[in-house]
Amino acid sequence: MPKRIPVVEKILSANDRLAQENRARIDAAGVFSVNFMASPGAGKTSLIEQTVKALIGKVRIGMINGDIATSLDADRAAAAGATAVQINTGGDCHLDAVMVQSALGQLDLAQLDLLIVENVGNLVCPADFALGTHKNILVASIPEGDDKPHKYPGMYRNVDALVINKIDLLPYVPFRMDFFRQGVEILNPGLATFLLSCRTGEGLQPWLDWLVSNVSGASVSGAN
Ligand SMILES: Nc1nc2c(ncn2[C@@H]2O[C@H](COP(=O)(O)OP(=O)(O)OP(=O)(O)O)[C@@H](O)[C@H]2O)c(=O)[nH]1
Ligand SMILES: [Mg+2]
Repeated sequence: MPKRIPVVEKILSANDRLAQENRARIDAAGVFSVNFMASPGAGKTSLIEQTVKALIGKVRIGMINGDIATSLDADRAAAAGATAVQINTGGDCHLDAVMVQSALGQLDLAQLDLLIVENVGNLVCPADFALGTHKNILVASIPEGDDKPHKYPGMYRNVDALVINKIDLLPYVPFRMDFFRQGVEILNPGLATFLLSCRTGEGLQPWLDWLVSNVSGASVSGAN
């Protein structure tokens, strides 16, 4: 009697499959893509504005802005010089791959070097939904408090880079940088971290250098 051998394979969720399709589409165009996640008001759109202004004329940037309502963020990104598409989730607290898929249909990827997706402001749900972007970026900010990595481990564990924004407020807000960074280090050792202020511009250059080095890598690999 033949023995049955169990075969176990990871069954991808419908969202993961669509995220893979999004990635294939983005890769085929040689575009580097990032997913900005953060709590509401941490400074995602402010960082996008500063990034677009600094790289205008050098890097062609497309935006997908996710919000529950309004096109305020896409308007800000477009005013800064990006090609922007707004997604209104109508109540959902995160973007998913199908929303990004439909937004990709409205962007000419061949005309872009960098695609920035701004997720809905939320430190929980966005971490669970792959979109197909290359890197997940978490924007933390000083007034949120130094306990956030300790309280929202899922988000801090799953990101590829961390921006700590609003460092101009350090003199005014109690924030134990050591305690904060200790929490990050436990969850995500050696995480690429950028301390900056979108308000004063302090610390922006290392962030821009990191981003541009990834964009160059994407266009090189896209040419293969
Ligand atoms: N002091 C200070 N304020 C900042 C800085 N960056 C952003 N802000 C302010 O923080 C507020 C929120 O900034 P946004 O860029 O709209 O934040 P967001 O993460 O895009 O917000 P949502 O999309 O609503 O989740 C605005 O009033 C900004 O002017 C900074 O570096 N320092
Ligand atoms: Mg925003």
